[in-house]
Amino acid sequence: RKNLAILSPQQVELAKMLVQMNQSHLFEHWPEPGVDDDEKLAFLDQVARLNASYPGGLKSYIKTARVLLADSKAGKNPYDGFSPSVPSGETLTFGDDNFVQFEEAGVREARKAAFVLVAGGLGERLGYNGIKVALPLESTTGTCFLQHYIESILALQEASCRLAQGEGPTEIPFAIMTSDDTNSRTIELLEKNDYFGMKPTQIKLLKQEKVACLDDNDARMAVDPNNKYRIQTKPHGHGDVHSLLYSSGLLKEWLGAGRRWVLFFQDTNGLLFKAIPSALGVSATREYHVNSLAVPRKAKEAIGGITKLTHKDGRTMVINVEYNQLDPLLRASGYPDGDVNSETGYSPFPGNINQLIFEIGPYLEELSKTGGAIKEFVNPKYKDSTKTAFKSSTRLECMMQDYPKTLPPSARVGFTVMDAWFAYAPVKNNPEDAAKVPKGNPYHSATSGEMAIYRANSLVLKKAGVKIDDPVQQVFNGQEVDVWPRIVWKPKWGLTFSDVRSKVSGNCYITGKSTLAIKGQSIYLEDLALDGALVIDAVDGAEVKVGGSVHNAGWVIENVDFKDTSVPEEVRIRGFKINKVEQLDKLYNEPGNYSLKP
Ligand code: UGB
Repeated sequence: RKNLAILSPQQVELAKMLVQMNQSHLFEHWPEPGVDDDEKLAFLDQVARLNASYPGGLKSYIKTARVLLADSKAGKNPYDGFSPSVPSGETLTFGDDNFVQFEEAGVREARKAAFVLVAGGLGERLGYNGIKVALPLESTTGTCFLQHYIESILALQEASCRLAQGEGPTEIPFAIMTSDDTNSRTIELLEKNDYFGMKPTQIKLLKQEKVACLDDNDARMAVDPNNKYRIQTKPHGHGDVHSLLYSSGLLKEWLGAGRRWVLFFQDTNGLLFKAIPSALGVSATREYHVNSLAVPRKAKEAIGGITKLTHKDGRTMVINVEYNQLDPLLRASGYPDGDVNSETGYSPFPGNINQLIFEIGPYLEELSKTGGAIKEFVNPKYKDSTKTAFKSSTRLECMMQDYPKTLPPSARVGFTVMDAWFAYAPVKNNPEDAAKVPKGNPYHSATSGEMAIYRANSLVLKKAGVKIDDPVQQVFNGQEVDVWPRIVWKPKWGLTFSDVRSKVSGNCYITGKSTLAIKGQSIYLEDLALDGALVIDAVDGAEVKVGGSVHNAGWVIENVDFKDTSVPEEVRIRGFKINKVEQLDKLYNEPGNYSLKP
């Protein structure tokens, strides 16, 4: 009480609010005034932060939590009254005329886009000790996810501005949502690498705060087990991105600068940018307010299902139903077998890959009403069937793909289905769990993520007319995968299928043991026969024709055991390393025209 004299009126208000909201237990164990006063003030600072970072403040958090906890205790189904059916969306086939047209429309539109990467999660399923965006997406060049994303955005920016010939905005902004778990390491990675070639001012970091943990059904906040003067906190989920974009003023700034689209994406999908141009083209052509990218989904795969939900009262929405809820929803509504594959070998519900494209105008209008708050959920683990006590504290969570849940029926919500081979290869599962994935389902591991890059690039080149050997099957960390030649290129070389097609001619052939790394923009493959490793780089302004026969011992893939701790973690989680035995390595560092014909 004596210390109240030194508190600000806001601190007093917050403390009173806690008492009113039945949170006095947070102070009950405090010693008398004069003891640990600094800690007590730090506690109030934390309360102020928790209050400021949640739309509507802590009072609103506690009230929502009570409602959701009561619903959970009563076993209320969040989908009560809704019945699921399979929605229809735009389906794209890589490389056909329709796809190429959408790609072109998307590239044209890209200069009016802004990108948002959600990278606040630590990836508990992967169990990797670093931040996931620092992981190499392939070990041929060692390029990490963040570098690849930035180079892809820059390539898109350059291509879009070229098409638009000086009209409209030029720099594509890039926002990254981090959390206390990832923020400093993300900054470090960017600084250490000169922002991977992007202007530092083009990148904005938005840090999400954690939310208070709850100990019981009355939403009494949990005292941190490690510090009795702190409230225990946990991540609130990727849904925070909406309130952060709104409260930071970024969305408003983007709209004011003539931007039309915001594209959200996740931390580890090395294929994503092969799908971006065409998907953005779909958004622009179909005038979708919301466009979710989806891939054919194997039943029980840990990705949400895009579902049409029809309410008894006639309302309908097309929305992601999260993977743990799809099976019970289906069983409860006339699909007795639940989440199972149809005769196509896939679930009839397309899989959400959480790549979302929103039109900024309607999005900002909606957030102005909600402040960015989106529907939350709670997932308490109860001690017993009375559902009165929890095994450990819980908290509210939210997901970015739930944004359309509060939209009016007039909103234009669509989705675009693409084949996973060129759109989706996340790195989420650790080797042990990946090895247990049922045969035929994707592993979503570092091993499969890297192999998917080689497969996609091989298939794209094949479509562009290059002859490529069939893959061989190999087992790494207990996972059987197809190993294609290790073909990689910088985004500026082959951003779209048309770009790739324009850079390949004549009779080209790449054998299965080969490695091809293309680093420069104006490199043209003409009657190239490659059997070995070729690494080729050229500065902007240098145009190189590559042909003839390249033959050497090449780069060899060698098995590594994930338990072998003498090997760096980012290598052993993929189960192999690359032994660079012999290669032809060429760099053209002066502008001009060149021909390489070994
Ligand atoms: N993330 C944050 O930025 N903050 C957080 O608090 C939590 C996560 P996960 P999840 O495409 O494969 C999602 O953990 O949530 C970032 C979809 O919900 O990798 O299990 C994190 O850094 C699901 O419908 O995925 O599942 C990462 O970039 C399906 O689409 C991203 O959020 C699935 O992804 C996703 O976090 C998928």
